[in-house]
Amino acid sequence: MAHGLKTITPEQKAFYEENGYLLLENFVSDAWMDRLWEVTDRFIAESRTITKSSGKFDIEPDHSADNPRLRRLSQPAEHDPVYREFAFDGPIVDLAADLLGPDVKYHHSKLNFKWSGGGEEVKWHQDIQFWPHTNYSPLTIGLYMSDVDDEMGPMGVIPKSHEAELFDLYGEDGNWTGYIAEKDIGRVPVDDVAWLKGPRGSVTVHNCRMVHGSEPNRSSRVRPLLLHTYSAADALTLEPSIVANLPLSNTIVRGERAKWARFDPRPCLMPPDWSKGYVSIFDVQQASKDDAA
Ligand SMILES: O=C(O)CCC(=O)C(=O)O
Repeated sequence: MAHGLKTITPEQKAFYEENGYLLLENFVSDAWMDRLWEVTDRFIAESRTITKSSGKFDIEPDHSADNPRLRRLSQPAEHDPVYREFAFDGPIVDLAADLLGPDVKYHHSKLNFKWSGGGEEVKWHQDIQFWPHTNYSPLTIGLYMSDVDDEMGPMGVIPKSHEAELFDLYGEDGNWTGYIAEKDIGRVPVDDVAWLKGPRGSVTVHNCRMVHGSEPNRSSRVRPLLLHTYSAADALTLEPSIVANLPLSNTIVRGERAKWARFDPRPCLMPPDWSKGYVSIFDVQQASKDDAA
């Protein structure tokens, strides 16, 4: 394309910058989807042998060998070459380069399953407080691995919230909750929510300051959303412990390593010390809900 973008139009790029999100339907080919499903089915089969959440599999309390109920496969790119190829060379990397390039860095990946018949909600939150960086370029690209409709708990985003307030994700007792407190949510225009739905192969993009979340999956179909976070190469992480055991994190996937770090003057909330343990957003949000109850 004459404007140098490979996957989107200049208007779509401007939409992302203004609104903080994008939805691109049918973005990933069937050939890629078949390869990703082949490996995902293998991981679902492997999860039948586990009884406790770990750094790899996050499971719902009633997960069993006969009836697997996965919340998340953490860091798929670290566990299998097909996922890794998708993260480093798949079509979403061109999309990341169009939005962030020319120099782009991979941060982490996760596959949120949101199982059928009640797969858990994700409360309103912003991502960057979980993994602060020197600037707010990080963004997450989500791939719907199945057709997703309203019943299935699609990703919801609050347009333009990436340019508004950054919220404190600690509760009144000083513990990390991972979500925006009831007392603060009135400052978010939640009625403006855009629910991002689409057929298998559609992708979502949201900026790291974007307020977003999703409802429980009330349908009889699983809603797998494969998420990858990338940043401009000049965004350096301020809390390395969340990715300390991830060899692939900080890999440059396009262009060059940054010579200069870029600092955004807006402050960023720091998370707890993740080296003391982190399973997933479902785990922290649900645990703090149980504590509150
Ligand atoms: O899976 C979803 O619907 C939302 C995912 C999300 O917000 C997260 O994992 O941070």
